[in-house]
Amino acid sequence: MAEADIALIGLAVMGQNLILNMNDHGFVVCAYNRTVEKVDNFLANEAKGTKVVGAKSLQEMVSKLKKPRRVMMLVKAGEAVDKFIDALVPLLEKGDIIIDGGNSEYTDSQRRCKDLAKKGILFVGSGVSGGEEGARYGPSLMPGGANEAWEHIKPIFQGICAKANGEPCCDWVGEDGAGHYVKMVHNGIEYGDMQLIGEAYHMMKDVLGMNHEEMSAAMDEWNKGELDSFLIEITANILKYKDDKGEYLVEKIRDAAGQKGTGKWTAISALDKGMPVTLIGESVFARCLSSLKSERVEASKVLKGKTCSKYDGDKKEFIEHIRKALYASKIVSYAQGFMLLREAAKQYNWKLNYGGIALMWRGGCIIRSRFLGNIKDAFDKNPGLINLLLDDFFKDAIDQCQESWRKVVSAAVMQGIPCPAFSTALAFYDGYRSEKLPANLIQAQRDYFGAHTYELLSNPGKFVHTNWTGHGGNVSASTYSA
Ligand code: 2AM
Repeated sequence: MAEADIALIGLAVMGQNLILNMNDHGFVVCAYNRTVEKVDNFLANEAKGTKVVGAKSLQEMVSKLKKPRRVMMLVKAGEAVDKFIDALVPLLEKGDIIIDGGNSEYTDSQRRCKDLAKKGILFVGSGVSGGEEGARYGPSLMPGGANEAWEHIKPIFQGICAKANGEPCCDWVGEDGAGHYVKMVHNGIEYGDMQLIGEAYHMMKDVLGMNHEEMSAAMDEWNKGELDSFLIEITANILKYKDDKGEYLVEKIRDAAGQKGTGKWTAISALDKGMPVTLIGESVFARCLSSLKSERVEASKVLKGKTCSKYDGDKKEFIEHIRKALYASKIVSYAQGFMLLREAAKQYNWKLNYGGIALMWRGGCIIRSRFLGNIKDAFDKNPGLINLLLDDFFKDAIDQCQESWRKVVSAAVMQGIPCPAFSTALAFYDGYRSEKLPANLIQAQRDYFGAHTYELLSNPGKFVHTNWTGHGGNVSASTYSA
């Protein structure tokens, strides 16, 4: 009997929790898993007493679905997704919908969407963020793909997702791989936010010599203002957490950061598209540098720097400088993230709703924050906004933080404490607001050694070559690129 509203393949914890969440919202879900015993197990335990039904084969699963059939996968990204798609296609009809909720690369989603469209199947690639807790009680969902699919999945997706001030943190992102692209940029921004908080902690500890209770209290305080966010909240808790010996656990953790790759994908995409997403890039590299732990231990015995002398000014005042430096850097990071989204939209012909994306990230996911509400307001006020930094709210915010930001970066440099994210954000800000940069010299050098030509300020668009040495010739280069 066709009774189920949606099927969900993949009974790892994320899949199980999404099913239970859908069930809570009145949807009948048919559960399936490659290792079929997990279906019975799930029905007998976590899903006991719910309306969830199970299937022992894909055929049985499909036969239990209302039309158009909706099949969502939460399986390991990569080959497993393609395998399930291949097995499902012969069992489905035109107009049926396959949703991939895994951590897939957006280029895979672009390919799958195109291939399935030829067969009349509507493909959706959806970012799902918020971890196990989010999946169970309200994730941030970022669906994109075949536009016609949206009306059929909207009630389920907007029913189960997180809400921010009553509004769903889920909307249609755009065509083919747009959902997974936006999820990727979300993860990149998450890397940036984490690095910024890490640098603030480093400064508090090593410049100001604050203890863990003081640092935790400062973060708690920050969480009541502009920086109100999930990551600041958990950092306050982490900093004061003691292990069973009564010692601060965070100091016992090996300082070598891991990564699963989505931050790196964002940085690669930024390089590919020629967008200066410097803060996410620095954050990925900062993790790489941290993971060279044993090399750093050796180098620390050899390479001299400045011995950190404790700050002798007003401690409270400097904490406020750090807070402002963090806030200004965060504004730059999000401005860069949205620059990347805009460029990708241009390249792939996506009609992205930037305010909608800010709202999707406003609740449910790791980067959720009050700040994203301000970003939504900026795009609501001006949907064509070229850069977040040009919005009045953010322009004023940076004006108010600027002095502190410069003080913190200078102090870090003088004390020999690395702050790659704070300083790259400031360098970007100063570059972006510069009418003139030294790139004229770079153009001259390129023309000097490689006849690459340059434009004159007085005649942009016309490329000319100068015979700088008198013996280099007057012919410009077209293919040689040194
Ligand atoms: P399993 O329980 O049969 O291992 C997360 O790992 C989910 O992805 C699980 O539901 C797992 O199924 C599924 N999965 C992982 N690799 C898979 C593969 N190669 N083919 C099908 N499902 C896979």
